[in-house]
Amino acid sequence: CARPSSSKPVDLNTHITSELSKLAATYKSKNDTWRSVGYERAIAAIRNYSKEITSREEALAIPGIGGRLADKIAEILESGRLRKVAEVCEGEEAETLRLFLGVWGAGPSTAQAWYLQDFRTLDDLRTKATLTRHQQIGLKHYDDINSRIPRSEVAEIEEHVREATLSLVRGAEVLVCGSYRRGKPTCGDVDVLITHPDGQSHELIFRPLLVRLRESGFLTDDLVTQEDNGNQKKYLGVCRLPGEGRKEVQRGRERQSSHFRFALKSTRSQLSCFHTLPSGHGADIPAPQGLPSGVWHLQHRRLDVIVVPYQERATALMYFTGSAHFNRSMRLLATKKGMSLSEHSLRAGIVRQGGEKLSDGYMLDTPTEESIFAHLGLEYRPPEERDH
Ligand code: DCP
Ligand code: MG
Ligand code: MN
Repeated sequence: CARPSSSKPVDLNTHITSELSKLAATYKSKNDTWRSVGYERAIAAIRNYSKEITSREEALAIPGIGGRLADKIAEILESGRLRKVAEVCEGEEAETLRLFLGVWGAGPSTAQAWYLQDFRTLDDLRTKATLTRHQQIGLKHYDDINSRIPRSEVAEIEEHVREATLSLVRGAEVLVCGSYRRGKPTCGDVDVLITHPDGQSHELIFRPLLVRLRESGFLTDDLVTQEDNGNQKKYLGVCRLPGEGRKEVQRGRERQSSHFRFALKSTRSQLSCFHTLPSGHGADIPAPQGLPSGVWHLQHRRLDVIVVPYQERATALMYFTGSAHFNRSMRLLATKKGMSLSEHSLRAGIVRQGGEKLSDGYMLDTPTEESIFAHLGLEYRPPEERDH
């Protein structure tokens, strides 16, 4: 579904796609890949349809929409909702699975297994479940990891990582990608891409940077350190900003999403988005235990860092900017054109027979994202238009 045009499609059928998205997500959480992928395809097909769907017949005429889906669309058109959503997405099992899927490091199978072991709350997991190291971190920072990060804070984290990087290697380029670069008002995590225009100095950055950020107290938990993705290195962890002198404190968070409707027992779950108070008032609010008060930002954030060679910067930038759905479409389109796109490079002249690659082809020069679109015969799409 990589659309050749750069014009942003107006989604006139969000009342339909939002209902279907609930089904897709719930089936995914139940490990029912077949159904979830089916609904995701239908959602993509509807999003690519440029008009408002007004009848069952019209829905049926869209490629990829069959009779049963057309029935569901007709029900949404008539009543504004889908009974199947209540049936499938509500109730104890679905909601517990959603709660458990918020634990970093837990996928659908784990969530399902916990449910079958009669665990229902995060406290059950804390006290009774056998947790991997990742899941322990995911649980410790459950609320923080599951709350969105305001853009302004992402920018501060970017600046913090940039300063640390530049103090190690002059001239490095540091850029936040992901949903931030796509212009979203809030982000799930911070995705930092680092490279160096001299083509070599990027090799000096990865480990020393992590050591420095860990020693300073900025990085609090390491999840994954992957140094062998070709010439690229990737780090996944948890960080917090220095907060000395900050006037913001957090308290009284409204649950932002019905996904987390269960009352969470941790102290931090009652805390909230930042309120700016007049100076002096911050002292009234007790800091959570174990954090040096007034020194660190209260909220922990998920941080991903990739360090890439300059030659791979554009393909890495495009990959890391996403969205994941956009990346899948672009890769598929490349494959259809006898090319192959990855975070490392764009190759042409690939010969495939069945599933087998007969020729590896040759690498195309991709100095910029624009050049990647051009090689693929597409009009350039800026990051803000890459959600699908
Ligand atoms: N990515 C991908 N396929 C995946 C996961 C990630 O192609 N399975 C790419 C596209 C994503 C980018 O990496 O945009 C960053 O991944 P994130 O999980 O951080 O996703 P976003 O930044 O897009 O969204 P969020 O705000 O949830 O972090
Ligand atoms: Mg992200
Ligand atoms: Mn990320």
